[in-house]
Parts: sequence; structure tokens; C-alpha cells
Amino acid sequence: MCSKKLLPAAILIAISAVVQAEDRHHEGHAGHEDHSRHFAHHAHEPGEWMLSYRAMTMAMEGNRDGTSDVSDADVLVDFMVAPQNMDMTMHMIGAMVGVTHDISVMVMVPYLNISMDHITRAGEQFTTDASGIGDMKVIGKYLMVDTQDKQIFLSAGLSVPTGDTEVMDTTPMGEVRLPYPMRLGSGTYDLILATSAQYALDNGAWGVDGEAMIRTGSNNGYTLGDRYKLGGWYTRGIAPEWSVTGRLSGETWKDIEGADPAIAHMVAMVPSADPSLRGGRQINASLDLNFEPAGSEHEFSIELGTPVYQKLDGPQLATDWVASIGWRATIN
Ligand SMILES: [Cu+2]
Repeated sequence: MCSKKLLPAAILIAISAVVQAEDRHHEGHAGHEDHSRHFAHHAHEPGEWMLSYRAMTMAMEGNRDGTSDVSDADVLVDFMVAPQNMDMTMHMIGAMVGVTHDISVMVMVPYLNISMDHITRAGEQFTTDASGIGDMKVIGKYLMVDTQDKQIFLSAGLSVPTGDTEVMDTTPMGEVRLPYPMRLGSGTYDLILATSAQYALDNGAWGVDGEAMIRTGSNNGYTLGDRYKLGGWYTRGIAPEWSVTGRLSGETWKDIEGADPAIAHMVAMVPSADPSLRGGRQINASLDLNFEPAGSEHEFSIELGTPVYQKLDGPQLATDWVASIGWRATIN
């Protein structure tokens, strides 16, 4: 890990220090009884388990270069093949357990279905598919500050390269190793550093969070770009067991370093095989409806999101919308 990769980590720690200082400033401010009910982040008491499942679908439609949409014809001027759209469905199974009052550990395993439609200069259309287990994540969450009406977490974790990066499918060129966006994992051990702060309100809560995903090492000659996320959310109770959450988050991810020699011959053919056309940044807005039946250990949510700003090193497929449904249960 080089020093430039440590900078974002330092920024995250600085943010949490500032938030914590701000926090002390408000110390003594009395919260109400059920202060943590609307919190987005949580910890578990020692020995308490949580199981979760989330199904997410992301739809990508059309290409974008910078902040402008480009047509298939525009892409086909420079490339023989233009990706047209991609759908990704992810089934995420998670388990979380409290180790101490301050430390919880979570494990998440995704199962992915990815499908991409393409058109060639000759007008021929074809689809590539990939599915399987993605990268497993193990994350430790440290509850650094826990008072009546606020909580601050520091998290550190590891993304383990359990997802297949050598997925194959049939194209007009025959059976080939699929380009980067079709792969099920990063291929590298990635460090996850995150922090979040949340504040209780009367019948609601709000918070800010940040996350860095830092790639280490390389796989088949390449390393995916690091990703950084910064977001804010606001939750409000709308009925005794129901609440809505609005979220705005910014995300930036770098281009791929190096290149997979197995698809080097495809770089001039299709933009998804070019490591320098993978980076981007976007701002996402989402709305989340939560249902927590009284006296139950279960919690349900449904979320719908869309980018409100997208700037891509393109041509690259742009995200249209993201939707998910989730369930979780606490087991004592
Ligand atoms: Cu949990």
C-alpha cells in the first residue's frame, strides 16, 4: 500500500475526530427513551446475533462519456462492439454478532447475476451472462461514542476475493474471458475503512457516513480502482411501525491499474475491456421505506435510488436506477 492510499484513511479518521469534537460540544443534551429506533447503523450486545437478506437490482442503460449521454452509433465509431445495457441482481446474505458492548462483527456473502446486452457494427446483438458467489466481506464495527442521542462508529474490514474474475461466455468471437464489469469479484484483498455518526431527533434521526475501499495487490495483471463514498441521511417516523429514509451520497472510483493480458486483444474492440474507461463519480439519491412490527424481532425495508449526477470515464454504461428489498432478524 503506497502513501497516497493512506490519505483517504487519514481523511476518514479526521472526519470522525471532527464529528466527535462536535459531539462533545452537544454533550448533556437529553435524548428520549427509544433514541436509537431510527438509527441507520447499529451494534449488538455480546452474544446477540442478527441474520439478514437483501435482494438488490441495478439497471444500467445507455453509454455516457463525462456527463454527456452517447448513442450506440457514437460508441461504434471507435469500437466494434457497444455495450447497450447491463442488469445486475445481487442476493446478499449477512450475519452479525456482538462480541463486546462496543464491538460487533459482520460477515456478508453476495450471490450475483450479471447480464449485458451488446450491439456490433454489423448490427448483430448478443448477450453475455455471469453468475456466482461474489466477494465475501468481514467487517468489525467499533461503537466509539454511545450517548443518549448519538452514536459514532469506526469500522474496518476486509473484502476477500471469493468472486470469480475469470468468467467465460460466448460472444461473436467465440468463448472468451469476459471484460471487467462482468466479473464477480475484484480479484484482490480489499481494505474497507468506514465511519459513521448518527443523531436522534424527535421521531427520527439523521447521520453522515463515509467509506473507503482500498485495493491491495493485483490479480491477473490488474487492480480495480479504489472507491470512496460519503453520504448523509435523514429518517422520519410516519406511523408507529413505519419510517422513511432519504439519502444522498457521493461516490468516486478510479480507473483500473494494469490490465488483464487475457483480454488485451479486446481493448480496441469493446470499451468495457479498456482499463482506462472504468473510473467515474456519481451522486445518488434514494428513498427507503422501513417496517418494524412492534414486539417482533424482524425488520423489513424497500429502497429505490437513482443517480442525480454521473460523470464517467467513457464510453461507459450509466446507472439508471437501483432497487432493493431487505429483511433482518435479531436472535437473542
Ligand atoms: Cu446487526
